[in-house]
Amino acid sequence: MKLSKKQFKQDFEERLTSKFATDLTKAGYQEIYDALASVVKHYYANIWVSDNQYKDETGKKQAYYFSIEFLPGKMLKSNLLNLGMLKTVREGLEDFGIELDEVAKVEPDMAIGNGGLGRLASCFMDSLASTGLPGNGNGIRYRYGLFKQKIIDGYQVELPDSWLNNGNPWEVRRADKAVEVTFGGEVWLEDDGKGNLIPHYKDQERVLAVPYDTPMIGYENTTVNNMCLWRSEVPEELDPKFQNLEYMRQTSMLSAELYPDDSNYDGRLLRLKQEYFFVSAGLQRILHHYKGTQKKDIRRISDYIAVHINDTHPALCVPEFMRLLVDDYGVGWNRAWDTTVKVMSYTNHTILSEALEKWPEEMVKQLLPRIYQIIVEIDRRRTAELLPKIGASLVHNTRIIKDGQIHMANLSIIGSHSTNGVAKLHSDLLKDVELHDFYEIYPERFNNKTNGIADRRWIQIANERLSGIIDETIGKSWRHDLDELKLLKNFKDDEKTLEKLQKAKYDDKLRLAALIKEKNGIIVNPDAIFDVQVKRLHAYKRQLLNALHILKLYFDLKENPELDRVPRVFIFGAKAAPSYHYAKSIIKCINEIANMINNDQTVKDKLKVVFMENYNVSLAEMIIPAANVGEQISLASKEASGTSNMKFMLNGTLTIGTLDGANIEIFEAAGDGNNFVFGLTKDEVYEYYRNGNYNARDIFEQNPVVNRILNALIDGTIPNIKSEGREIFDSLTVYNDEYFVLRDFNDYVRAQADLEKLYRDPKAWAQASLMNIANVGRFSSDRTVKEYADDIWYIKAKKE
Ligand code: KOT
Repeated sequence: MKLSKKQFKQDFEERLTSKFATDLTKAGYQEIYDALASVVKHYYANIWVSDNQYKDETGKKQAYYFSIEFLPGKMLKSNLLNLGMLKTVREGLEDFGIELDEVAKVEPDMAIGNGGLGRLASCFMDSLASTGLPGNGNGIRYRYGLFKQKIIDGYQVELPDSWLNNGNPWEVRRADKAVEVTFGGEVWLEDDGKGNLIPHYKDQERVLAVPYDTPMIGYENTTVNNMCLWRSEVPEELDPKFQNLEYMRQTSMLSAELYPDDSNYDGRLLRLKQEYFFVSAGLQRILHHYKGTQKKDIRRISDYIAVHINDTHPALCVPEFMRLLVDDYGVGWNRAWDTTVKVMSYTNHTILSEALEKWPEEMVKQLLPRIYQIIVEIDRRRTAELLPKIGASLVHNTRIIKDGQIHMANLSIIGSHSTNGVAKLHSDLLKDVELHDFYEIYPERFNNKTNGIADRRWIQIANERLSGIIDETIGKSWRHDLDELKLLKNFKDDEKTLEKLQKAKYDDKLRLAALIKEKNGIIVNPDAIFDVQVKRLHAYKRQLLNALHILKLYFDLKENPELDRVPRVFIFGAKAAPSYHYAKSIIKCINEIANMINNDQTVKDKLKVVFMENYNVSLAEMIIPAANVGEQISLASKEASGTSNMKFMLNGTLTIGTLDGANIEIFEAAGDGNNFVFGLTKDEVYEYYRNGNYNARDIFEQNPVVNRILNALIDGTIPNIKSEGREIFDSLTVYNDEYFVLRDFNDYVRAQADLEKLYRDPKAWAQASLMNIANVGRFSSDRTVKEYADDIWYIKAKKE
C-alpha cells in the first residue's frame, strides 16, 4: 500500500490525540504504540474486508490450520513490513524524535505456544498470506501464554505471562459469531420413524465460545487471512443447574492457560476439554459460514474446505466433523465419512513416545458422550471392513480404541487422507518404523513436508543490516523469492562482499553483547566465536553434551592457561517444562558452570558462558543474527525437524550438528565443508536399540576425559550443584545415558576442533557463511505451504 510520510505523520498525530487526549510532547511509549497500531489497523482494514469479499464471491477452497498453539511473537514490525510501510513509518516517527524499535518493545510477545510446533504454525500463517493462499488458523486465545522464565540462584522460576493486560490492538472480538460447545450430560439415540437415529441430550454443560480474529497480512500483496482464536465464556441464559461459581470458574479456565509442555503428553481432563473446545467451535464456525455465505450443498463441502490437524491435539476434528455432518446437517454416515477423510489431513511432529496422546475411554465417554459413540462406531465399522481383507494383527495394531484408551494418532491417520512428517528423515521413520503398520494399509496417505521458516521475520526484520548488504550485492528480488539468494554464490570470492558480511555479523554481535551486558551483567568479547544453543530444554536435544564440552574446554585452559584457543562465548536460551525435573537440573548446572567459568580469572576472556533468561521469539530475533555457530546436536532420529537450524542458516551462521531432522537437508543444501557434522547416524542408533548393547558406564570408565568431566559434577568442582550434579551423573553412568551423550562426545569434540580451525581462517569462514545464506532458499516456509497447498489441501493462490 502506498503511504506518504506526510500522510502517516498526520494520521498518527491525529490518532494519538483522539485516542488518548494527549500529544507528542506528553505521550508515553504505551500510548504511542497503541496509537500507531490503531493507525496501522486503519490502513489494513479495507484490504481485509475486500479480501474476505473476494473469498466469499469466488467461493474458492480454503484451508483451516487447527493448532492448539501459535507463537507469532510481536506483530507491529511484521505488519508494517508486509504492508510495505516499515521504512515510511520508521522515518515518520524519527521526524517526531521517536525510535520505532523502542516503540516495538512495548508490545508483549504473543506467546500462546511452547516451541517448534507453535512457531511453525505462525510461520505458516505468514507464508500462507504472503503466497496469496487462502489458509486460516484456528486455536485458543489463552489468557496466560507460556510462562515467563526468571533465573534465580541458577534455578528456573516460572511467572505468569499476563500478555493481555494492556489490551491487544490486532484482534477483533466477533461476539456475533459466538457458538456453543457442550460437554458431559447424557445422550441417547431414538429412531425418528424413518430409520434415522437421532441423538437426544440431557444435562449438558454449555460453554460459549467467542472468536477473536487476528488478520494475517500477506507480504506486499492483497491477501489477508484470519487467525481465529477462541475464548470461553459463560452463556447468557444458563440452566439453573449450572448457575454456580464452580461452573463459572471451570468455564473461564478453558481458555485461561496454555499447557507448558513441549514434546510431551499431559493427560489431564482440562486439556481434553480445551482440545474439544477449539475443535468444535472452529468447525461450527466453518460450517455456519459455508451454509450461510456460500449456500452450497453440504455434501460437496470437501471441494471447498480443507482442515489440517496440527499434531494430534485437534484430532477430535474427525469425530466432531462427523457429528456435525450426520447429526446437524443430516448427511448419511458413509457420505459423511468419505467427506471427513477428504477434508482432514494430519501432521506428525515427533516420534517421542512420551508425546503420544492417548485418552482413557471412560474419560472421553463422560466428557464427550456423543463423540465417544461416534469414535466407537468409526472403529467398529473399520474393523468389520478390514478384518477379512488384511487380517487380525494389522487391524488390531492400528485400532483407534485399544486397551481402554483412545489413540489420537490412529484416529488422525484413519480419519484423514494425508499423514506427513516434517523432514525427510522423520517422514521415513514414520513409514518404516513408527507408523509402519499404517503405511502397509494406507501407503498413498504418507508423505513428507520438510518444515520451513517465515524468512521475512528472520532476516528482513531480525537482521536489517544483513538484508541491506544482500540488496547491495544481488538486488532485492530475494525479498520476494528466497531462492534468489543463490545469486550470492557469484560473490563467493569477492573480498568486498565477504568483508561486508563479516562486518554485519560483527555489528550484530556488538548489539547482542550490549544486551548480554544489560541483562546478565557479563562482558563478552565480540571477537570471540559466538556459539549458540537456543531451543526448549529437553534431554533429547542434549544441551548436556554442549555443557560437557564446555567443561572440557575449561579444564584444558585451567591446565594450560596459555593454550592457543580462539575465544568463545557459549550462549544458551531454553525453557524447561515446569514439571520436567531433569531439564530444570540441567538449567541449574549450566548456570553454575557459567558462574564458575565467568568468575575464574585464569581463563580471562577466552571462555564465557551466558544463559539468557526467558528465551522467546523476540529474543531469538536478537540472538540468531549474532551467532557464528548454531548448535543442533540432538540424538539422531529424535528431532523431527528443528527450525532454528534454518533461521541460523539464513543468518550466515554455521551449524555444528548431528545427522538428525532437517539438519541433513541443510548440510546437503549448503554443500560439503560449510557446516560441521558429527555423531551417530539414525541407523547406528537403531542398531544399538536392536542389540541392546550400549554401555555408557564403559565409556565413563575408559575415557579419561569423560571421567574427569563427569566427576566434576559430583566432587564439588562445580559449586552449588550437589543434587543436580548427582542426578545428571547418575542419568549417564547408572541409567545408561538414554540419549547417547557419552557415545557422541568424542566426535563432538573433534567437530568442535574442526570448527575452531576454520574460524582461524576468516576468509574461509566467511565463504562458508555465504554458502549457507546462498543455499537457504528451500527452507522458506513459502515453499513448505505451497507444497501443502498442492499436495494435501488442493487450494490455489490468488493472482495479484
Ligand atoms: C508437542 C507435543 C506433542 C506432540 C508434539 C509436540 C511438539 C513437536 N512440539 N514441538 N514439536 C516440534 O515441532 C517442530 C515443528 O515441526 C519440529 O521442528 C521439532 O523437531 C519438534 O520437536
